[in-house]
Amino acid sequence: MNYWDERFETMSEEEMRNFQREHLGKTARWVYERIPFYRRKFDERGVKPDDIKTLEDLSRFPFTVKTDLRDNYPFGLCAVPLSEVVRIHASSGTTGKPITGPYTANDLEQWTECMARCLYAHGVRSNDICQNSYGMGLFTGGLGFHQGATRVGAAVIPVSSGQTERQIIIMKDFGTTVLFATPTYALTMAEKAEEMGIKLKDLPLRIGSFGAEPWTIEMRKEIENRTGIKAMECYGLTEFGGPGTGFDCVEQNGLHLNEDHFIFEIIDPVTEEVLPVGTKGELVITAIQREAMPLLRYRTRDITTLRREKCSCGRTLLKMDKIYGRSDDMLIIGGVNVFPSQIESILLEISEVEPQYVIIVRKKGYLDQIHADVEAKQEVYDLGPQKISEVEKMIEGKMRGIIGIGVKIRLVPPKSITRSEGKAKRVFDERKL
Ligand code: DLL
Repeated sequence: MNYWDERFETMSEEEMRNFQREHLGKTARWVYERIPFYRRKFDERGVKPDDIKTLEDLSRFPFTVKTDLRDNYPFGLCAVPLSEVVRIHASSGTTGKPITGPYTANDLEQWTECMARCLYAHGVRSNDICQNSYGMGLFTGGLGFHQGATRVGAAVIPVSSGQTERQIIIMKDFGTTVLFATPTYALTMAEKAEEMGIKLKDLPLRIGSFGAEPWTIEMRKEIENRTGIKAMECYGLTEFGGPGTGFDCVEQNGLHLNEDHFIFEIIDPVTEEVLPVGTKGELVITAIQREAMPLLRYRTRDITTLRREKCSCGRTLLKMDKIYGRSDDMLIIGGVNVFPSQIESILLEISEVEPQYVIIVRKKGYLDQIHADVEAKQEVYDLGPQKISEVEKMIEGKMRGIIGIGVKIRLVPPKSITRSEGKAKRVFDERKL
C-alpha cells in the first residue's frame, strides 16, 4: 500500500475541484449562518454563500486576518456551541492574545487522518517507534503527531520537548526509529548526542518529521548529515488544526497539500491580488471540512510558491515549496527585501561555522543594519583573532555578493548561543520603530 488514503491522495484535478466546490459552498453557508463576524463581512462585501458557483468565485469573498482572531478571542469565531467542542488548543504567538483552536469530535478525527496521511507519506509504518519531541500541551505539535502516529499503528513515546540528555538516552534504549521535533531542536539533539559520545548514525533512527518553523534546504542537509536520517517536513498552523496541512513525500521536493480539506491560494501581500500557480506570494487558506472554526481565506503570512505537477510518488495533490519566511519576518534594508532564510542558506554553506546563529537588526543613524552572530567551529575559534576576523570578512563578502546587502558578521565562541528546544527565536529587532 503506497498511500494512506488513495482516493484523495491520487484524485484527478477535476474530481478534486468538484469536491472542493461542493464543500466550499457548504462551509460558506455554515459560517454565514453561525458566525456573526462572517455574516457581517459577507454583507459588507455584498456576497452570499450561494454566489459560490465555481471555485473562482472564492476570490470575491473577504479575507480573514490574524487580528480578526485576536479581536474575537477566545471563541467569537467558533461556529458551534461549546458543548460540541471536545478540545481547545492555542498558540502563544509573539504579541498579544493567543490564537485559539477549538475542535469538534469530527475536527479531531479529520486532523488525525491528515497527520496519518503525512506520516505514512514520510514512510512511517506500524512497526516504527516514534519519539515525539514536540511540546506536548496547548501547542498543536505534540498531540497532532501523537494522534497521527497512533492512527498509523506505530508505537509513540510521548516524551515532549526538553531534557535533551534524557531524550538521547531514550532514543538509544528504546530503539527509536522516527523522531518528531522542530528542526532546530533536532539539531540541538544531534549536538547533545555528539557531546555524549553517542553516534546517532549507529542507532536505528531512520526518519524525522520536522516543522513548525521556517528552515532551509541547507538546514535539512545539515540535519541529515549529522544524524543519518531522512529529514521529512510537515507544515501546518493552529488556525487550521495544527500540523498536517502539508507534508513531504519521499521525493522531498515540495510539500503535498491536503486539498480535500483546504483550498490554497497565493496572493500579493500588498495588493491582495490572487496570483497564478507558480508565483511566489502569501499563502491564503480556506478550510472546507472543519466544523468548530472553519476560517475563510485566512492570510497565513507565510511566503511560498504553489506547484501543480506530477510527482513521482503518484500523489496528485498540489505541491508547495518550502516556506521562504513569514511576511512579518521580512527585513527591508536600504530598500532591499531580506528574509532570514536567505541569511541561513549562506551561513550553513560555510564550513568554518556551526549552524547556530542569531540575526539582530539595529539602527545606525537613519540606516537599518543587519548583524549576525554566528558560532565559530571550535577548531576555527582556537586559531585566534586573526583567523576569526578573516572568516568574518569572508562571510560578509558572500552576503554582499549573494543578497546584495551588508550584513555585519561577528563570530562568537562555540556553544555561546542558546539552543532551541522548540521554535527557535533567531531574529531580534532592536530598532525603535
Ligand atoms: O507550528 C503547527 C505545527 C506543529 C506544524 C508541528 C508542523 C509541525 P503554530 O504554532 O500555529 O502551528 O505556527 C504556525 O509556523 O504559519 C508557519 O509560519 C510556521 N510553520 C509551521 N510549519 C512550518 C514549516 C504549528 N514546515 C506557523 N516550515 C506557520 C516553515 C512552518 N514554517
